[in-house]
Amino acid sequence: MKVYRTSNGLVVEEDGTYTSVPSYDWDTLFEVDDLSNHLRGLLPAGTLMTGQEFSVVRILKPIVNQEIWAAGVTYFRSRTARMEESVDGGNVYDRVYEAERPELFFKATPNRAVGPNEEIFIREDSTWDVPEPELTLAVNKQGKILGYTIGNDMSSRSIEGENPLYLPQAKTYERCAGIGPGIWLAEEPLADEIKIDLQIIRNEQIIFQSDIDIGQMKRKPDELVGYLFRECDFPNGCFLMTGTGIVPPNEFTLEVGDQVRITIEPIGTLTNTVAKRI
Ligand code: DO4
Ligand code: MG
Repeated sequence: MKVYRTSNGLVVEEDGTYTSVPSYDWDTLFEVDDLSNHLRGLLPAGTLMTGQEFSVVRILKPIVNQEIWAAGVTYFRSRTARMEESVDGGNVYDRVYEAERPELFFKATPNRAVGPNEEIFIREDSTWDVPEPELTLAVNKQGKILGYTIGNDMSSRSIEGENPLYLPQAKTYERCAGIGPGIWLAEEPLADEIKIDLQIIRNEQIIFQSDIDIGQMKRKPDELVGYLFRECDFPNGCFLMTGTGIVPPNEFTLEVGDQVRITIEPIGTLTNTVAKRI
């Protein structure tokens, strides 16, 4: 089952059938304990849509009052790339990769996030920028993972590489996070073979493509959520990006006009175009 926030209200997709529930408060999804049952209970009062009708509906970012947090250095590739970009050798990244406590950081307020097909920004004062395609957990207010979506943790490698204390500026700015399209309510634990695929398209050519299995993530989703909820309450639930395992080669930087396409097969594809604020 998947749930979307759309210009037609909430849309539930199950077994190829789409049902729209127009006046539904999105934040309620993050309050209920058994979301699949809750959504099934809404269906009789909803309106059936064809796949064709759904394809013309505008899918909005799946977030209203949720904070977005992120985990870092959860894949070996992220640890290594960050050590390479650091002017001082980046020993902190190696230490956090090995440590018991994960790296967790505040990524974005809902207004700094964008949904499918919206523009995502790189900073004017950055010279080296990359997308970070990340499996993203949708977590309810009780700290239970209610589903999964796709996140793009846009990052300035030049700013973070200069000094790790600049991380908040490398990570958080207007339109720094892509999220969506919908939330997938997995019935079973996630298979290690689920792939995150990243494509970057420039002038209609794929100039970078790579994928990684989520089984390569060093931390488990529940472990990350457990640390996040240790000393923070989330009355409206939250999203937690779980870290990147794909980093383009060091010569690569994003340019205005690039299209970033992230696919995680059971969830869908999140596409955004790169722009600058000014
Ligand atoms: O340590 C800095 C951020 C790491 C990160 O965002 C990632 O590994 O995905
Ligand atoms: Mg990241």
